[in-house]
Amino acid sequence: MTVSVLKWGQHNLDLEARPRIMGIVNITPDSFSDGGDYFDPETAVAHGLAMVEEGADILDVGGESTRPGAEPVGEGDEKARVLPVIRSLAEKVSVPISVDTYKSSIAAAAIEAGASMINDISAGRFDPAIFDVAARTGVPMVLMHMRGVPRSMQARPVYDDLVSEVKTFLHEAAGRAEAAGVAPDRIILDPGIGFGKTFGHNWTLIKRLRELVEMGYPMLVGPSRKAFLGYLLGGAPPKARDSATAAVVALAAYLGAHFIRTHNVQLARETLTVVRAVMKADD
Ligand code: PMM
Repeated sequence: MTVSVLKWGQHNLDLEARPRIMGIVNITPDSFSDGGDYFDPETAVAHGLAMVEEGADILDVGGESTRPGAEPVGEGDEKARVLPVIRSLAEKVSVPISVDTYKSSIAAAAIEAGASMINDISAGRFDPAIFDVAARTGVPMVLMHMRGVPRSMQARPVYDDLVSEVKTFLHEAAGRAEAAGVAPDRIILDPGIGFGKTFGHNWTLIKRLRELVEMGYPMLVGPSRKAFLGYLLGGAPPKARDSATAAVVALAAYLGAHFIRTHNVQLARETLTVVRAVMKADD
């Protein structure tokens, strides 16, 4: 199975022409890169609208930080953060809105409020009923690889064979989703850059991305401003990691990624335009 167009409801994403850009809307006080910047709903909505103007193909709205060591957020708080923003954005934009949650109740409420995609960093491990929500509503679902849980995932992650373990995990997650009734052509996979990985693991997953793409499902990659880039640049803070992010985005796109999750949409769009020029160039 190779999915070249993702079509559902009134949405139609051509995955062949270029990777699709997912702009991040974090309504959290504590995300590593932009925590607190868009905590106010009106600011979050304005940020989402600005990203659509810049060329975002999808907006990913999240209300719980998943940075290493982060504490979980209660269901009530998460709903209060994401639902008003999703409702308002859904009225104003035509691009699909994704909800970044691993909770089935949040996913269901978000879809009710106008979201049309689920981004689950736990790949259904934390709340398997989320598969039923995806199956019942027919929305696409991102299944991401993570070792353990965010609070402890960075405590000495060790793999015998990183790429094959990530592939097996994603393969099994897709199998569970399909067994619960999620259509195979609604599943998107993600190696989970920074989730239960050393910096070296992140570089290996990017270098060998093609092997993951060869699994046949659309592949999403989220390197944006992550710690491995800051470390490589000698301690650059998150907002000074955009050019490094662009380099990884270019490589990921060249190696076959279908979706790029990013904080800086304008930069991703320009980067992908360059990659496209290379890929279309005469031999
Ligand atoms: N990274 C973060 C949050 N959600 N979802 C997916 N599918 N892939 C990712 O790599 C990912 C994610 C953490 O980054 P943020 O705190 O800047 O949103």
